[in-house]
Amino acid sequence: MKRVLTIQDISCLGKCSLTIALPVISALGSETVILPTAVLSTHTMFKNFTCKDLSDQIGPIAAHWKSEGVAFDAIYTGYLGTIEQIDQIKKLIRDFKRPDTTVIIDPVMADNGKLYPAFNMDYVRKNAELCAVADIIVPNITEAAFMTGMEYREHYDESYIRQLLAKLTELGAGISVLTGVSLEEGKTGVMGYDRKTGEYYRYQNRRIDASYHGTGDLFSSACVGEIMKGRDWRDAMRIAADFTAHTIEVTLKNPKKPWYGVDFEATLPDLMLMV
Ligand code: PXL
Repeated sequence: MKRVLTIQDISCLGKCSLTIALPVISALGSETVILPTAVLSTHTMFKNFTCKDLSDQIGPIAAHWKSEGVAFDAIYTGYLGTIEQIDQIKKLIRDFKRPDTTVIIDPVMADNGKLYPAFNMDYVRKNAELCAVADIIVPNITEAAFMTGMEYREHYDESYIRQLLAKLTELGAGISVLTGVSLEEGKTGVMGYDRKTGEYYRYQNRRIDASYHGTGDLFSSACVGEIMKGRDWRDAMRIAADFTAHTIEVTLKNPKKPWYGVDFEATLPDLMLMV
């Protein structure tokens, strides 16, 4: 069985980060080891959330794993807390990355043209550095624009996306995938570029006019799980995009849907059957 280490916060209530990564990657058949970077009462779209930074636990936990001889087939990072923490995580990746370990970085920090609360341009630069050690990065357009210094555009064409991908590739990752890319009317999806082969991959599925918190984490977690199943990155992206769209559609049909996240619990069985 593959073993994935995922490093992100625990938002106790909120259906995002670790409370999505753990069930999704496990459901796809990989052992999921977690490294919580902080414990929050909720995600940061709630008011008055509490937050306990766990940076001082990262070193001792990693040291214990080393002494136990633990190794990982993938290391996947999501929402992190602070600049110092990103340095710690870069070191952890250096310490645990073997030639066959896939490093997947989702530089979670912004959406819809804006940084999330508590982040600034120093944090953006640090995330760009973290992306340099990745095999695969999966930013959204906002995050990519911040990290590359390119203008954020709400309306764009494929040449803007290709330019963003070229700039992202300069950051150093092997494969760069942009999420939330709409290239056709009524559609949305992903577009990626593989530095090694020079190939682009573009996938568009139906666009659902609803924006939900945690859907980026759902997409990334499904990608990680699918890649660990041995899928080619392009198939993993396609399945993850279809799964995310399907989950939003199912959520919209729930009259009692929570405002803060999607009903992925209802769609996990479908993910396991997707090809
Ligand atoms: O879904 C991304 C995410 C993860 N964790 C926390 C967040 C967010 C987005 O706002 O606040 C704590």
